[in-house]
Amino acid sequence: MGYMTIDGRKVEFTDEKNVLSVIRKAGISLPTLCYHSEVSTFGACRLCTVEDDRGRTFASCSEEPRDGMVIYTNSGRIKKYRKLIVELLLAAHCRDCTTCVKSGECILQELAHRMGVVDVRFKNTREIRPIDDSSPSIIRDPNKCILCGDCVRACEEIQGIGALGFAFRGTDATVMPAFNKKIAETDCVNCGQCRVYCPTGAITIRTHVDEVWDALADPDVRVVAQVAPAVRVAVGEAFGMKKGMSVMGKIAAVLHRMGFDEVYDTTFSADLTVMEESEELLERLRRKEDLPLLTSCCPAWVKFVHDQYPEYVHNISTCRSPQGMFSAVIKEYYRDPRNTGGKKTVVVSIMPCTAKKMEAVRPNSFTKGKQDTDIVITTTELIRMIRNYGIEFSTLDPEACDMPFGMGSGGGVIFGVTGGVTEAVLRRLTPVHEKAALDAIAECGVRGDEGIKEVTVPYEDMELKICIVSGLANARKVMEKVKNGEADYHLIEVMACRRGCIMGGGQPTRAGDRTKEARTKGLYNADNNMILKKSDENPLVLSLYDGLLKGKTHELLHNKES
Ligand code: HC1
Ligand code: SF4
Repeated sequence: MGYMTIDGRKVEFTDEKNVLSVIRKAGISLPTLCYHSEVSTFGACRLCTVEDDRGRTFASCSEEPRDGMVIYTNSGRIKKYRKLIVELLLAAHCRDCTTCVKSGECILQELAHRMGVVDVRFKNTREIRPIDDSSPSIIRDPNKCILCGDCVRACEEIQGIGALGFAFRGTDATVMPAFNKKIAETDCVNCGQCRVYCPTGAITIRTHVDEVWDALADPDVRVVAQVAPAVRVAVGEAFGMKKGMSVMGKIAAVLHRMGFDEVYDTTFSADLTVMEESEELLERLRRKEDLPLLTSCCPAWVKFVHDQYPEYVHNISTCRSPQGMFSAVIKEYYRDPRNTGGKKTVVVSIMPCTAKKMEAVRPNSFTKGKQDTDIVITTTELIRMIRNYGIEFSTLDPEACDMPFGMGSGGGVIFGVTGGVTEAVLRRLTPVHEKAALDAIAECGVRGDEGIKEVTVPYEDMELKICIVSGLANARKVMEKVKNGEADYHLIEVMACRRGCIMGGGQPTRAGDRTKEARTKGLYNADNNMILKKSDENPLVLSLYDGLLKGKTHELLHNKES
């Protein structure tokens, strides 16, 4: 603890790890392009440079706070320096801003405005590099890369993958996969975290919005939407609403207005997943085989196991993800000629996740050899569609989902946050539904944003040992322990993105700690507001087992061997 003087004002610091954090705490929003508190400090962009009382300039992200420091954040010299940095970055950057998908959200563009850069005096001498569109989930445009290294550190440090790295030196320096491979040829798991960290349009979501508009415009097509749990707590923030507020009713309303024939909530099929996965866990416990059971709803994690721990592929739950289950059920319902009305059905899945685009085209999740989920768009793409249409989202009256699959439980809603799948499974396994019992489950250690949580809960005559993980670098730590016999779990829940789907690779970017907390709280609040908490008490799910699913549970709800 100590004090420093920032622009003439005395400011106290406590445990801030660098001068930049103290400056920001003092209410001065110093610009940065390469600083993120969750990855290591790189100090490459130099935009956070400040000056001290001896005229020394230094990057504030890379300097520890010291008692008695005197800092100037906006001296004339610093201002000119910062503006020059932005100008130089723009000089080596593609400047098709008006047509860039990141326009309006690009941090470089924002800084150019903020620094008053209205002219770039230098010529772009970098050669045009090819765009990598090999991935089903993301597009990499090296011409928009500013070499901040944010994607490299996110992929390496948070996801433990290292699909991207720096190559060459000086003016030839570039970020690319090793050996100049295409991103789809690497161990990339499609999580989109590189896109979340990228400040410019160098890594963006592979968009499928046009396909949705085409389907909506086709009178011979019935367009059915399913909306993932985490989407509802991220859309509102794009329209000036309170961060983390659950806006599922408005999403249903806006989709109806756009022309979707039916709108469903993926929480319904999250309930189905809970039913199937709980059964599978109990069955493996009985057999004492293929334990720990590894959850299968996160496609990036599933690919990670296939690529990095192939010897554990048999441990992955055979359950399709809620996305996969829902699409299969919808397609099955409309396979019956009495329901089709002569129309073709197109299922549009609206997800917080870029990897869901890959999951949809994974053949082992098809039914009768056909893709069930026709189009996946992310939350960010939904927001673009709403803006494109011109509907005033914040003033829309909420609407309910449709029948016959329009209801989910609170257990399904909390899937979108790390620990939610486990909590929903534990709710399913408890024979009672009294509030006290459900509160005890919530407090047993399943909640909280730590990357690795261990819980032990009594079940009948045994103790269930469960590990809950978010972030694939954390998953690697846990899998290494399992592999080395240092850990012994019955169930491991993994979501590839830190904190779970609320921070998925398709969510609106630039979410600070307050937004992350608000999205988490938003999902728990949505759960609090639901009458049904347990997946096994969802009447629509129960009637499905007696009807459409009869004799088809495995075909529609489980993946084939891959
Ligand atoms: Fe998720 Fe899931 S919770 S994977 O994070 O199991 O994407 O929200 O839809 O499928 O339900 C994502 C979220 C989502 C699935 C569910
Ligand atoms: Fe790495 Fe995920 Fe980006 Fe692939 S999508 S490069 S795994 S951060």
